Amino acid sequence: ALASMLALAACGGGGEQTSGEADGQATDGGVVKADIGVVSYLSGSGAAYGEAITSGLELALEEINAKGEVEINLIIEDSAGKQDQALTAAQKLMNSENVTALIGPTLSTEMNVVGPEADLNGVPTIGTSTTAEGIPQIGEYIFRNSLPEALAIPASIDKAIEKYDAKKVAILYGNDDVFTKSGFDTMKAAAEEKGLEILTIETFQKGQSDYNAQLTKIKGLNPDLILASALYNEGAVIMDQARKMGIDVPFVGGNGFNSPEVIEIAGDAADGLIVATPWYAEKDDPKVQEFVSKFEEKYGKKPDQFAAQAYDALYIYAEALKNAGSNDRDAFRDALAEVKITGILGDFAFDAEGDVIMTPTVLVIEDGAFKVFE
Ligand code: VAL
Repeated sequence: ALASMLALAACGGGGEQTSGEADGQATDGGVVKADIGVVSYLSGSGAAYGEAITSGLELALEEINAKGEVEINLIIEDSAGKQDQALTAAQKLMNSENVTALIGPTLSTEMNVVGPEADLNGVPTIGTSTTAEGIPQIGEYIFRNSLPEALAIPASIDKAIEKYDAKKVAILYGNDDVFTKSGFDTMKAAAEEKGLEILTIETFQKGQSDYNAQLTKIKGLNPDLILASALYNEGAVIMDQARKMGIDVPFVGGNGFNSPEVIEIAGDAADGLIVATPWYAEKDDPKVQEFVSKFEEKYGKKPDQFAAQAYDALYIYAEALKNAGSNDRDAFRDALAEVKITGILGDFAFDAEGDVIMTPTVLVIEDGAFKVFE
């Protein structure tokens, strides 16, 4: 194995490798070089997710390339939050044999179409924000480092029960999106398991602007808590309209709500929102604080958890490239499955399915800011 590795290095890659290893691209004096394709939600109503993600990636890229152990080139494509655009972008990237692996897409809905295609083509792919059930289970080439709803939502509900002695809940969810539906399934199962009475289940669609009918019904039933599964744009509008109608009970939201955009859009109406997070900027950890100050210096604002997860994801990729010693897709996939790093999200390793186990922290919005819910 060593001899063939040396032979490979000597001829500058190529050999019988067919995927992702163009001539002269593999190694350069022991430095593995790789093109990584990124599919990100960069335009449209959820563009703040993609902006945070690509900012996190680009900061990590500068640091990683400066160390000189590997050399990564990111090729970033916009998916606009749409399945077809995400798939077209991913196909374009996968068709380039120089592309070793993909990062993204942003939404679980998008990953649901990109993941099977990437898996079929043997292109390793990591979701940094895809939190619906079943994402890494799409196939052996599909991974994620984002806290699944299945871990986040029960933690938030537990905290809400403990704090507010909640007994009766209303559920509101988007029924046209893989993530918002999956979040709903988790909310319903968790509410049932914890013995909460579900007063009503209401639905909405992406881009909806008027939630009067659903909220009037919910108000009339007088819940202790509203469980909402939404992306930030719809989620913030829902909270704003609820508060205007005089609904002042707390909301428990999934990962879509874990964005500063909720506060940006809803203002005071976002107070009382509870979310579980894998990461928050105030954490008393030197690694976290170093990242926060570098990020603030570069972008003039604080990173959110989408930026943080993306930042760690590129470090996970860099470690896999280094360990693979090659930018071949299969070698990279095998090294990726075994990666262990200590990132800004803490100690990281994939489980056998390419999923992640993390302990979430529960946050609540108070006076217009996310705070740890003590
Ligand atoms: N976590 C969500 C998803 O999986 C969004 C918020 C990125 O679609």
